[in-house]
Amino acid sequence: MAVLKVLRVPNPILKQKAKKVEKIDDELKELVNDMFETMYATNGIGLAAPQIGISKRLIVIDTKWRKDSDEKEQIVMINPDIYYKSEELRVYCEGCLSVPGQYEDVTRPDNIKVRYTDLDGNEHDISADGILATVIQHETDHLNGVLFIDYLSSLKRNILIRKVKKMGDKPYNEDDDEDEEDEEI
Ligand code: K2U
Ligand code: ZN
Repeated sequence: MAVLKVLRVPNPILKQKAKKVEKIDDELKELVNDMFETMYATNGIGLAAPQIGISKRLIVIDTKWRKDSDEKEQIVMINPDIYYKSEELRVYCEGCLSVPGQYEDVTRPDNIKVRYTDLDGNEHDISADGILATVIQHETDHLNGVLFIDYLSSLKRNILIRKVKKMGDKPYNEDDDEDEEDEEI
């Protein structure tokens, strides 16, 4: 297993429409293992294959995982298709491993229905709400080249992209910001 490099805005791969997964083989299973390891290592609750440079319609999710507990509920979605979105909406403060350190409120449908295939080739058709619905929509957006910052004003989006570009490839550590806030002005 390996922790992979997560691409950051404005990498063009993040704006591509990913291709459908045609074959579930050992190579794909190894990629899924690496995606989960990368997601946990970066304190994420979801990750889409384009974020690690693989433009395939594949996402991994674990909204139950916490740094200080072993509880996990891993979901692998191959070729996910969201075919229903409720009119009821929900606002959630979203972040993205490809836009490190930036968090903004995003409004999305609160309840969705999604069909997908799992790593064993089994078809699923589930209803999701709350944070799971938010993460599934966020990750499925990645497969279509859409980032959460695309829902913001162009001014705010460009400010966030400029901040991330200034970071370069420097690893982002949440604690860094806390240090800055504590600095005497
Ligand atoms: O796509 C990603 O970069 C994964 C996001 C998943 C996410 C989607 C929607 C709302 C929040 C997160 C990462 O997990 S970002 C880290 C994070 C975790 C929990 C809450 C906010 C940000
Ligand atoms: Zn993201």
